[in-house]
Amino acid sequence: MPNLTTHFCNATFNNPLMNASGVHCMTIEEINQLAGSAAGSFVTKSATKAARIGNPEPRYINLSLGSINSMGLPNNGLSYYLEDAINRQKNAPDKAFILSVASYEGYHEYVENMKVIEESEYTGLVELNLSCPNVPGKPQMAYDFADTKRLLTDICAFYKKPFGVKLPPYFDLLHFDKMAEILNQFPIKFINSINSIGNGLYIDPKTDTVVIKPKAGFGGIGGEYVKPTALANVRAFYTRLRSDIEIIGTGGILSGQDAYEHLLCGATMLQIGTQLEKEGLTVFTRIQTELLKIMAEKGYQTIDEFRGKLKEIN
Ligand code: YRO
Repeated sequence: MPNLTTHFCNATFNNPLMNASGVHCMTIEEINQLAGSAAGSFVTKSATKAARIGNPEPRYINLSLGSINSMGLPNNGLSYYLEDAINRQKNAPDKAFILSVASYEGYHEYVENMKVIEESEYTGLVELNLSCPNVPGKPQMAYDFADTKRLLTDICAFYKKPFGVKLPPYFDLLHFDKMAEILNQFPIKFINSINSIGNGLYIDPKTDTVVIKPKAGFGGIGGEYVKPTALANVRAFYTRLRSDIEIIGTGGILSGQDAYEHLLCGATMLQIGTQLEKEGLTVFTRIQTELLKIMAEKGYQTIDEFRGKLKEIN
């Protein structure tokens, strides 16, 4: 029987599956449920300096092929997640997890939030969500290459703990080249690809109406819709980043086969957003069972035997 043991950022996990940030990780109660589930690890909701209520509802809708959301970063504030993270680290030092950090006020809040973490007792993994507002008139941080480089330069000048970046999808090979070239200049430990595909629009055919209230119905797309884009981003960065930068594959994981494909592209950890929202915590046992079956059929004992080994046509 194969096993799913995974090594990521100097920690060991029973399996590579996690929630994707935003799903089932807003409160300590939800985080406790993830920590007690069959998931190998978990990530917290992206935290801003101040707590936020987020956008008016409806702001998340499940669709037959995925989901659309414009949550507007509802969260309990950085100190809430940071204090909880410090407690977890003390009580269960062997159970590594990821603290997600965002910004709502723009560039300087990113820097300030990372300063707060650097000066805290927390020594675990941090994921910097680069899909946040930069300054008015500019796109989200990760779509502004010069400002991403400046931000990472500013943060790495003082931040000495292990961290990685959550990336939006890119759709142009030159953008993969450019972002990888920037990321390779910094001591980041991992990337997480992909965040939702931004600003999609879903229309209810019966009512000719959008399905979420914020932003005139525009929202981030997740689920089955995004798998090819997610796989392309994982593969593109796997083939371009320094070999010591590990990859979290997120996007369109509904089955063991989807998980297997992300691993083939080079992912080490795997995050599940929309399907966790739809199915609940039992998604983790189901996908583990399905992945183990595929590995057994192909004769693999461990994930390391096939990670990154996607074949091309000669
Ligand atoms: O609306 C959200 O809180 C949200 N939804 C996503 O699919 N991805 C995200 O990164 C976030 C938080 C960041 C932002 C989109 C509100 C700027």
